[in-house]
Amino acid sequence: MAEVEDPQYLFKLIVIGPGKAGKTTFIIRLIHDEFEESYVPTLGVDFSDKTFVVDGAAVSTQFWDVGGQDEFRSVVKYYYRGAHCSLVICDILDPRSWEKALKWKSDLDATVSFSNSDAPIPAILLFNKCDLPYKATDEELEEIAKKGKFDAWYKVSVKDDFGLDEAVVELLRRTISMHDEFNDTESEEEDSGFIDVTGKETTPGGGGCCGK
Ligand SMILES: Nc1nc2c(ncn2[C@@H]2O[C@H](COP(=O)(O)OP(=O)(O)OP(=O)(O)O)[C@@H](O)[C@H]2O)c(=O)[nH]1
Ligand SMILES: [Mg+2]
Repeated sequence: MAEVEDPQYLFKLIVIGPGKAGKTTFIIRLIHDEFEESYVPTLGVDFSDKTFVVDGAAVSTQFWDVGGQDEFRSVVKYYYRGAHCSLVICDILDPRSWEKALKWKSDLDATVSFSNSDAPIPAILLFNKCDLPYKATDEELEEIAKKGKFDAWYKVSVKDDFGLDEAVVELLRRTISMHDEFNDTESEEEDSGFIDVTGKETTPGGGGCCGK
């Protein structure tokens, strides 16, 4: 994906899901095109940003990388305020991770809606680590995604770098469409709890990543 200045859209994208699923690694891959082998649990939330071009529109995206350890689940909801869209990442090898992803998604829908409307924010479910041998069938994965009322789902691998860009573009495309539909304004964005990360290094050591 190309990168540009002067974005037409400014979105807060929260990346959530169970611990060790690959959220921080996902973000590192998107931003630095590197694969981080080691696991350092994200404590709380890390921020990074990147501008994408989606259908000719520049979209500045602020990633909120939320620590997925069970003890954080109840406390991180505060950070959801003003979110425009979400990626929920789980581990394709572990059905318990899928179930946890559903809990993260239901917390999300109970906490935030799009631009103060009744509509849930666009959310895509990613089954990561597809480079490893897995038993899950597409039917099972589809069932989980349906259960969680996700807008779409992808099989991805942060390690092998497949599926990530497609998933992010699809999510941003849906978010642009909702933004335009709801006529979201700059002032609403200013009030949405953005953190100024301009000029700051993006923060590995806390955030993760992977498509169908
Ligand atoms: N084989 C494989 N390993 C991966 C992949 N993506 C991430 N990992 C590994 O999974 C481990 C956990 O990744 P993280 O990105 O730190 O997990 P996280 O979801 O941010 O975890 P928390 O911060 O605790 O919520 C790391 O050792 C990564 O190298 C992948 O696509 N394939
Ligand atoms: Mg992390």
